[in-house]
Amino acid sequence: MKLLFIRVSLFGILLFNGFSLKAQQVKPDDKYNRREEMITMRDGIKLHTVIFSPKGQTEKLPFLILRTPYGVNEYPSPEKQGYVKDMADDGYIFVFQDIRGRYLSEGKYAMMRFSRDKSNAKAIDEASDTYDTIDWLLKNIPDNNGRAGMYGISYDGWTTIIAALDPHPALKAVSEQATPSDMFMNDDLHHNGAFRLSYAFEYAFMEEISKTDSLYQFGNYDTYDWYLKLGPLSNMNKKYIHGKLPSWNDFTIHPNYDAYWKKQALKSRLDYPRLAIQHVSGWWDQEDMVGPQDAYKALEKKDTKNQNFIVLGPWRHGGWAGGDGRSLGNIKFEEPTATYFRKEIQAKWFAWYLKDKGDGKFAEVISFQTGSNKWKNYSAWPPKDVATKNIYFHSNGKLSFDKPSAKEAKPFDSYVSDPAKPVPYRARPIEETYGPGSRWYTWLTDDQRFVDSRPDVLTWKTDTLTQDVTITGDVIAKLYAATTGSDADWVVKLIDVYPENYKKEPKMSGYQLMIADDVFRGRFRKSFSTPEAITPNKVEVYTIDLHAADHVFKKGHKIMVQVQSTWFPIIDRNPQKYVPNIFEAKESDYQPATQKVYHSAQFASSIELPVAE
Ligand code: PG9
Repeated sequence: MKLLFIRVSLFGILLFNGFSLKAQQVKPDDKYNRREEMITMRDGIKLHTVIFSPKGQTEKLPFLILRTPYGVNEYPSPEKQGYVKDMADDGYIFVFQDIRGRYLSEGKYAMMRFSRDKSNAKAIDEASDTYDTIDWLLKNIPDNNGRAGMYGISYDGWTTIIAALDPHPALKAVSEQATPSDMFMNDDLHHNGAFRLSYAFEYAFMEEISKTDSLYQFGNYDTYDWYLKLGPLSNMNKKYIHGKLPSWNDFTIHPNYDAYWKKQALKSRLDYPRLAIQHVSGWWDQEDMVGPQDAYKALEKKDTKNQNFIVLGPWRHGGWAGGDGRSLGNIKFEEPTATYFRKEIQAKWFAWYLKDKGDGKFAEVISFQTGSNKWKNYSAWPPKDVATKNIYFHSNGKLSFDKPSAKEAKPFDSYVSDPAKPVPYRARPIEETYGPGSRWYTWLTDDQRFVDSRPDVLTWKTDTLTQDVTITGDVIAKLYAATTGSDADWVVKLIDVYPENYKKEPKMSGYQLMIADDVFRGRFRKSFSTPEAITPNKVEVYTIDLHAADHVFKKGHKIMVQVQSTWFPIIDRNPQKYVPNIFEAKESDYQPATQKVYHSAQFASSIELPVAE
């Protein structure tokens, strides 16, 4: 029960469409023969593998492989899994494997295992485990056509891309979906060096406390309270987990962007595409939005055989794998975007590369543009024909494309950021990330009015737009700011404000929808490897990558920017007093600070927007 619950929780969707737990049992009327194997790897360790071959198979078929830490034993027959049903209709041999050290596989688990030392023939990593699995499948599963494909979301997307970078010759095409790329810069564990406290802790616990997924028992429904009571991060080991989570221990001794994070990052492993790679990313992916875009960009530089492609859609983490994708949280897209992805993009991708079916024509970039709610094809990502335009902060909460002049009424706005009263990242109660009733999955689409009136959140907004403003590409904030402390976090959100009187859907009137956002830990403004204290009261510039968007701010809407210094508990509290390692900060190091955000002619804070004509 827990297994399915966690699996559903991880992606927040029913991967196995319409199934009650009982229906998970393999039934005799399934269209597949199911085999369970323990496949031996080069070092003798055996990996638990479930193989579904269609009953009455009349042609040789390719393998479609998914490798996961989340447990495969209860996967139902493929035609009953919404995620792969369209491909099941086409005919494949489906292979699901527990990775090393998880669930029914032998060996030792390592979260995002480093690449092996190839000079040692017995050395292993996720690529060698995939290689050995494919080798075994080709020799032992009858009626295969000698080709394999691989796919998966998040961790399973990461196992996919790792396998594609060091592939078995039979691996011909992959679809990596929401892979993390760099756990210090983006993705699950940190953003720009700011630690993703609640996610990192809860995930490490879930994966490392035992071989199967288990949730931490907080005892508080609103985990905001629990994390606040935790106090300094050093209390986590002292009071609660006593050194039992290897990843947590690693976090505490690698507070900067050092060799550990660089070695783990995809950047150190991505060189050129060796086979057809499709990257898939969701605009409101609360875990790994940036990973696939980073991976696409890195491989694109050396894509001499045109094998590297990207799909961008209006999805949360894994949102394309289940449901129809007509909406996300309160936001409607007027199209079944997830159904379209599975049928028209994912299924056609594998049919072409693994079965020679179709015309093999895939757009370089397929993006669902939000706001206009239209699918678009581009020849590059980000597209080249966009102009960078700065939108500037002004006095009296105004935002405009005009640069502040010497006549600006006030040079800055300010607020007091108090680590004892951090701004919640979503409306409380903040349920356990993957816990019952959790609203984690859609939080990036939440109405930001829930913090708009707080004294520690600053807001600037444009007049009502008289024409559409389309942004397609990278959004970057340039913040001129000062603090009375010696370290500070800066959270910047670019927001689409719906009309005050929104006739199309009255309950959305005035809605504040985040389009791009991120946090930056001030100590890393010069280098992520070598942090430096901030000189109190000195104006510094912070360049903050808010990541890409493809969005139309419609006529009648407004563009808004919010700035704040806490986002809790997804981001740990910055003590605001510089200490060499925040994991070792003392209670007394956490201090309130006054933050000033400048909008003068000299210090003109702005957001760089990729404006498409
Ligand atoms: N976001 C999850 C994860 C991937 C890789 C490492 C850590 C966490 C996941 O959904 O698999």
